[in-house]
Amino acid sequence: MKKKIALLLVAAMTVSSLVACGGAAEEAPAAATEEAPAEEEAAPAEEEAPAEEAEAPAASGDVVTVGFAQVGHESDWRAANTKNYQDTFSAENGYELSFVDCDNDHAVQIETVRGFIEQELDYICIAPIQSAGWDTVLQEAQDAGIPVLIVDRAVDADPSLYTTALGCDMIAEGEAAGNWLAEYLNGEDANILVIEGSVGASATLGRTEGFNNIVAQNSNWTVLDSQSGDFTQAGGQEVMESFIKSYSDFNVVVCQNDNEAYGAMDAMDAAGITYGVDGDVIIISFDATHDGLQYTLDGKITCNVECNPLQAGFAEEVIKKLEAGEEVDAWTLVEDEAFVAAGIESAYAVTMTQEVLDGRAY
Ligand code: GZL
Ligand code: ZN
Repeated sequence: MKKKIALLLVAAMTVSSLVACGGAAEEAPAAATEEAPAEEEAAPAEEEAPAEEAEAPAASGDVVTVGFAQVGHESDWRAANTKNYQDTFSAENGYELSFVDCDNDHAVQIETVRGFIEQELDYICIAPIQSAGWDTVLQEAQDAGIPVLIVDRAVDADPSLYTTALGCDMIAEGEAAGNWLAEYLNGEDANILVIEGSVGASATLGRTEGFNNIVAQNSNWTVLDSQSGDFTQAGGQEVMESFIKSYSDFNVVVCQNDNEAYGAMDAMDAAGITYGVDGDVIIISFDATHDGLQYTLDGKITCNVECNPLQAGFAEEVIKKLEAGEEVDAWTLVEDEAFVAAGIESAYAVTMTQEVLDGRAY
């Protein structure tokens, strides 16, 4: 309701400026123009909200409707990310969140976004299950004047088709893992097995690319095999079981998230293969969730590269700015770091201690 009336009012108010500025493409994000009359009827000019501060929507008494097409519920990381969005875009904060768990199904995610467009929501957040296949529906959202935030993972689409993107630097995460491994091996050979994340996900593509950048710098490293465990514990166990049947000379297992690492540990336990700081196999993991860092503190996982799931605050900042008619950055990097098992000193990672674990927010 709010959006339709606002659009009509804004259409009347801005038609001259749109014509004056030429193509709509280089106009400020659609929401910036639709947002001007915050209330149902246009507020008299002198009552306009002061542009300099982006107040929470609740303060203006206007509910902001946000759609979130979430990847699924495949990992502990995802659960923390989902809770963070639900806590941030709450009714008491002035939002109406339409949350859809797309269960790792790209077709479902596309239709979910179409549903948000039909509902004429104010904003759409997408954590893309896969990078490919987004141009058409992003164009539909843009044609409908709904700002789209690409969150957590990336899409292979023209950036002009969405308002902003935010998330971790997955390539840097992969390189951090490789750089730490080179430091830790100190010239020793490496026969590496990789349990990749979900096929086509930018987290998978980036971590694989980044780690392989470092593999290329170490001629005595061999990646024996690399298969998708779909970011799940069951997937990690399944892939590790098949690896164990095919390979006997590996000394490094790279798991592209903690849940896959738990599955890989189960498989190695069952096969009597030792891992960790006192074992035969080095496990590198990603996500640095609480349980993942507990295993890192205990020396079972030797290196764990963080990807911070608490990203909803960055999305809310973008929405507040758009609500205030302000420009927003095209990209917001969510910082992260790496952790290593207790007792290991590293230039690339934080050494785990109990207080480091106790100080974590997720
Ligand atoms: C990373 C995120 C990945 C996590 C996995 O930003 O997209 O998806 O690493 C999750 O745990 O499934
Ligand atoms: Zn991430």
